[in-house]
Amino acid sequence: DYKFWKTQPVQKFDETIDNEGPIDSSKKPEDVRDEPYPMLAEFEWSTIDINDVQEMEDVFVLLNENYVEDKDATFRFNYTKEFFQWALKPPGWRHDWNVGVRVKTTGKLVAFISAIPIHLTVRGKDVPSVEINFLCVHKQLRSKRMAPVLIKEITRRVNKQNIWQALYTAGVVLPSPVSTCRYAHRPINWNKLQEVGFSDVPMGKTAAEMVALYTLPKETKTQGLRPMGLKDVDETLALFEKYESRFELVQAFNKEEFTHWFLGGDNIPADKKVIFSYVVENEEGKITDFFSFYSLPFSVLENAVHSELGIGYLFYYASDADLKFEDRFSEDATKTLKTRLTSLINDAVILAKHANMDVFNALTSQDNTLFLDDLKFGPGDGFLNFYLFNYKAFPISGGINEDKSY
Ligand code: YNC
Ligand code: MG
Repeated sequence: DYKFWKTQPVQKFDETIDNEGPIDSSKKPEDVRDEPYPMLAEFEWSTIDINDVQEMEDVFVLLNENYVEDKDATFRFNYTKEFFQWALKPPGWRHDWNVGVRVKTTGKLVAFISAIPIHLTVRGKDVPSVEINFLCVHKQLRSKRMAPVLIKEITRRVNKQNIWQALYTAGVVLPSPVSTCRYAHRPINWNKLQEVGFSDVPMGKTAAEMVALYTLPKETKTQGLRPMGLKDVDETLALFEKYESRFELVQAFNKEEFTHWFLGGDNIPADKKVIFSYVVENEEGKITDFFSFYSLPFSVLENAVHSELGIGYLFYYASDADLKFEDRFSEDATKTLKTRLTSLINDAVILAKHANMDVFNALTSQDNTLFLDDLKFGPGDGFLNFYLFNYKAFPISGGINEDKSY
């Protein structure tokens, strides 16, 4: 019955909305309490210094042993230190937004929650926000109502900086999603996926047929495709902004943020690389397309042969393919875009294979449903709900409701 969530400024289930905007806009930073919320007696708050190797290690161990698992507990996200450096340190990140809880007597880290600053644009309106992520409570401390305290404490620390809205995603259903997307998976290394139990041979098929079905061309085929570099940032960002104006809920990036999210950690070793970004440069030297994906492997739990699964996640992309049309949403524009995106994202999957990834994941968000079927993505078990904190919004389209096959 959502005892905690009932008390929070979030949209209720089936609430009718007449106007989009903040739910409670009455508070100022000085109205917000100065002291941290009380914590259970044996524990204490501990701001995590993510620049400190040992403290980062503590977060890494907590999440690797206690974070999100699939429903059969065969896989768990295997976050790397490099991933955290990318995900937790965008421009404007703050030390005190990495909130830990430790056992007083031993110092063991048993819970964590983080916030990073983001700029949301909701149907053209700028909404300065944070994104909340990595909420985790140690398995042995579950169901003790620690999560609500973590959420209230991160809210307090964010509110102190005069930010009142947040975006967060979760597999669980809470009041109330603004959009729900489904995960889709495109097998790359089908044999391995089958060996770890991620894929099965469907009725009436053989393993060899499945391998053949998912075989990819060795090389990419888009002319002018190359890794994105620093010199491409201005042009790619401009293309990205044009493209994103198609959508109702988008994250806006300034130049510095764009550089971080798409080129971040370019100095890390190839096998630890987190973000992969590519552009297409045409013969006139103009950037016409861009796509990106990130690496977030799974640990394979209790398998004799494999311990890790390489996973690529489709991140942002943009194309000018629909811009030549009078109406970008016309049938012709959509068809042209569909053709272009299908070949671009096929190249993305090939590049993911080159980077040793075993499966390529995408959500049913934005324009993804234009190419998922054609590129042999299959619908997964997982759904992802998108939430806004302290902001009422009409439902955001582009989720699972848009395409009936997902
Ligand atoms: C969840 N994922 O409903 P009610 S996603 C939010 N997000 O409250 P307890 C959640 N709330 O129903 P446990 C949630 N999961 O009574 C549960 N809840 O109102 C709610 N799992 O608390 C739940 N990470 O401490 C209930 O539950 C209350 O011990 C129960 O802890 C929960 O990062 C959890 O899936 C998730 O580590 C920490 O199960 C634990 O079970 C765990 O008794 C594995 O809590 C890892 C996992 C979640 C990943 C994520 C986004 C989090 C968003 C949090 C909300 C942010 C709001 C905005 C704040 C900033 C505002 C500004 C400005
Ligand atoms: Mg608890």
